[in-house]
Amino acid sequence: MTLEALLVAARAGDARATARLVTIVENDEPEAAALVRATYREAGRALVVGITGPPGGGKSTLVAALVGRYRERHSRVAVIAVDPSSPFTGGAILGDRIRMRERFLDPGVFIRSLATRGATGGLSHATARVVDLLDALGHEVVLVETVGVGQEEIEVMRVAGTVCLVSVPGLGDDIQAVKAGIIEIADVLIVNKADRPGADQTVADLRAMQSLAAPRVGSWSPPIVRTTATAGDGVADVVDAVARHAAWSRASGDDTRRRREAARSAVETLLRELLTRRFIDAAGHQGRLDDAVAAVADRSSDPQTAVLDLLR
Ligand SMILES: Nc1nc2c(ncn2[C@@H]2O[C@H](COP(=O)(O)OP(=O)(O)O)[C@@H](O)[C@H]2O)c(=O)[nH]1
Ligand SMILES: [Mg+2]
Repeated sequence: MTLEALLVAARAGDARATARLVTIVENDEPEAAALVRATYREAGRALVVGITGPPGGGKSTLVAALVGRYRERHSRVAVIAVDPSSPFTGGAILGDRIRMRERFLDPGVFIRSLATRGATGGLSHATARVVDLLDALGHEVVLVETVGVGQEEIEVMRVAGTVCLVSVPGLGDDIQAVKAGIIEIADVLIVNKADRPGADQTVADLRAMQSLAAPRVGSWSPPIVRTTATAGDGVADVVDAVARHAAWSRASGDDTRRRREAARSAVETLLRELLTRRFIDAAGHQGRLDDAVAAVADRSSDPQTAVLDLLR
């Protein structure tokens, strides 16, 4: 199938064509640049919601419940599960898939897991390209789930217009510390498993952490929402909080600031990669690069001197 034919089918809601196109941008296949050129301008319309938090916190359960809610008002919803820890279809994602089986049967829902490392610009840029593509293909809501464990996962959340951080009662100090890094980018704080003892304490902990975190740009103060994702309790409140944040973001210009930041990061990353590739591709430069690397490795040169020499 040609790219044009795939695009026509995907825009009409064909899941197989959509999956094929996602693979092209995810793996940066040769047609990726043409595909991005053909679709990028149409993106920027979808509500993009990030869901992050510790493993086992109920993110996937919550995402499935949110999908149900969003489908009541939108014809097409996409879910991207980003799992950098599992390069293959690992246990966790397989589990999610089984749990999301119900949603799979709904042709208005597209579900995909991403685990790409080593793509141009890294995982966060691969995720951004996939989100833009799904947006351009007509998905009105795109939910991005990722485990909040490290810097790369936090970077992934920058694709979202609204970031939801899921916490659960009774977590240890190490997880609290993890949250401290993410709490600064969270727009909505969710205490899931509110059916369990300790939910009040978790809400209090989050309030305390909020007051310790660096003051936020603008006037948005992240609300704390309690959910029991398994029962669907509080899910409507999450939808509400996300809508209020999105409205605030548009009105305050915060969404423009986020878009600029994301665009700058995408352009600068690509520029860096293309300049490096061009330099290496130029006649004889691979050899010079290897020599420079060897010189830096055996300390007969230093990185700064070696790079300046290469550019000379
Ligand atoms: N008691 C309780 N269990 C939940 C709730 N939400 C999710 N779970 C359970 O927690 C486990 C992990 O859920 P999952 O959605 O896979 O978490 P994820 O790793 O964050 O995506 C599953 O067994 C869920 O059924 C909840 O609100 N209350
Ligand atoms: Mg999950």
